[in-house]
Amino acid sequence: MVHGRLITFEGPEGGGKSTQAAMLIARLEERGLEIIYTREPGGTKLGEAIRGILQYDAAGEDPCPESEVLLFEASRAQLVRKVIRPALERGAWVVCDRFFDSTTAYQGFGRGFSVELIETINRFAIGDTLPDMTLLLDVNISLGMQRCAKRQEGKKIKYDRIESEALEFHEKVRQGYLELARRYPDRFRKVDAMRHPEPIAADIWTLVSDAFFPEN
Ligand code: T5A
Repeated sequence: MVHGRLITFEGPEGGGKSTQAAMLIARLEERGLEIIYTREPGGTKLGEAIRGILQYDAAGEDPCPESEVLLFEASRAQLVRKVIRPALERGAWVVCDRFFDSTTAYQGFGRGFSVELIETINRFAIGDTLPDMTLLLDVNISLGMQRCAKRQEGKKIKYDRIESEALEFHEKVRQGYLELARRYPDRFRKVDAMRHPEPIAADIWTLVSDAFFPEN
């Protein structure tokens, strides 16, 4: 059966996931592959509506922490079934900007929900659709937040709802990701994202090509 690959980008705020995803996609497209880029929360009509609720309180009230978990998972369940699985089944490669590890890092390690509970709910949302590789763009919190603030220069909103959390929260998220990378070494690849974009992209390409195009 034809089957594509699923590569996910993860990490704390301002790690450069979107920047690096675009650079990786350009290189994969040069190989003639069909690439689908998507993101979480979002990537479907339902998911994008949920994104508005989660990031900018589009429902007019703050979701409680339990609702927050379930909204991320609802967006994910829809994305997996409407976009990711159909793409993989026709042989396309999917590059996803955040996936279920974000819920483990942010809502588990960050908010303090049991990581085992979050992993159980993650499994319900994704079924057997696991990433072939997860690239963890590791950045220290002050640098990551500086990058986010710079990106928003001149805009009305500086930080969204989750970016506005205390630095201690973001530090727990970063440490949570590092712990996940230790727990799941077969899937995770940690990349030092505290450099210029080009050397980061070069390292990512080495990791991806070694794993998926070993003949080159
Ligand atoms: N969330 C998400 C949860 O809490 N639980 C979940 O389950 C999920 C799925 C999503 C938010 O939701 C949370 C996490 C997030 O808070 P989002 O808007 O999708 O929010 O934001 P993020 O995914 O967090 O994306 P970031 O805002 O952190 O940005 P990226 O994609 O990491 O970084 P990027 O590429 O946009 O770059 C940011 C800025 O830095 C510059 C870029 O030009 C840009 O201006 N930059 C660099 N500058 C210097 N050196 C480099 N190497 C640079 N790389 C990029």
